[in-house]
Amino acid sequence: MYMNFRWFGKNDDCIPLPYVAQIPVVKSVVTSLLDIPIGDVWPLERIMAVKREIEDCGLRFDTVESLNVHEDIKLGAPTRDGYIENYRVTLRNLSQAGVKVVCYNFMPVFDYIRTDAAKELPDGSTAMYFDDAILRGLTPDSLMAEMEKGSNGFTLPGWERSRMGEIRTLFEAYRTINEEMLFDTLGYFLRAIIPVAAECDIKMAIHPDDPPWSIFGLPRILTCRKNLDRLIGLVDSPYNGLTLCSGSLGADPGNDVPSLVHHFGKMGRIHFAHVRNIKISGTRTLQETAHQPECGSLDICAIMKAYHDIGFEGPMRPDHGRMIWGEKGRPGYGLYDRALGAVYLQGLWDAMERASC
Ligand code: DNO
Repeated sequence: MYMNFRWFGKNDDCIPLPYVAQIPVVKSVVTSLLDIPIGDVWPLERIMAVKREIEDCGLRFDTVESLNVHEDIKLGAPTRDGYIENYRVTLRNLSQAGVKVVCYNFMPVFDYIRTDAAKELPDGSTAMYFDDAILRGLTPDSLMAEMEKGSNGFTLPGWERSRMGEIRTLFEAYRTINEEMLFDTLGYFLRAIIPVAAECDIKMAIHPDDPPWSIFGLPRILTCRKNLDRLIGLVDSPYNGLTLCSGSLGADPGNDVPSLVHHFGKMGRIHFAHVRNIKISGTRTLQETAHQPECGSLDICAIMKAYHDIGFEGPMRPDHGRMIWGEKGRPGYGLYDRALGAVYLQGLWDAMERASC
């Protein structure tokens, strides 16, 4: 395992890259080119420019997150082949820059969803929160307004204002798409891109749905071991793998995260680890917390032990963090608590390394 940290780029992140480089355990940065419209090619010069910025700070650029999949691909629209071709070109460009892992998702319309971007914890810090009962009383527009209240002026990935205009049309388009159809369009996409990923030596790491159940009636398929097994079986290649996100899958108490790490790790299909804790406080209700097991419902020590047991060698990032010490930043993506998380996770890892030699 080596520690990785998400950074949204100098125009989209308030954290200076040299600060990231000062977190002693962080070796590599995962980023994306968020300003490029979904479905367009990421130009080689732009990729090379961000690579230089990261490497100039002494960090590695080997992982990309949120190379988003155009909705026409998920819907199986006639225009999908053009977007798939663009995706393949982007993979080839990324491989020229030395990228080895690409994290993406296949969630219809939205990326991850919370009902509150800044819910206060007992210690006065704030963190993202989700309550299905609250969501049922909201529309996508009112949810957006709720999230904006606590977002410190930052946009959450997948919740770009520009996308809101198309949301009604998308909801209409998804009315006839069920989970089986979404698996079909995912299979079509994977059959087209995995051979290119293999040629480029880029491991595709799909992110599970967050939270792992249907939202606003939209189908969601990457929710549990059975469905993740099915995804793995869609294209039998080591390049078709997972971002195993503890907080996403762990939101369903039926998903035992350490056992998922063992299961998919032994197959060699975990290519990126997102580690964070959540406190499940009721049915489909979760509060993001600090990483330590005693802060939430997930046993982060057992999860780290599972990664150690499988000899995980890929990138791992402290996923979301709280807002602490008065920091104002993008919800989930401040500097301080994620830095604490990174150091905590690496500390557990180093102790296991020492104990096993
Ligand atoms: C949330 C993230 C997700 C993830 C995308 C990947 O914080 O883990 O937004 O980046 O789903 O496409």
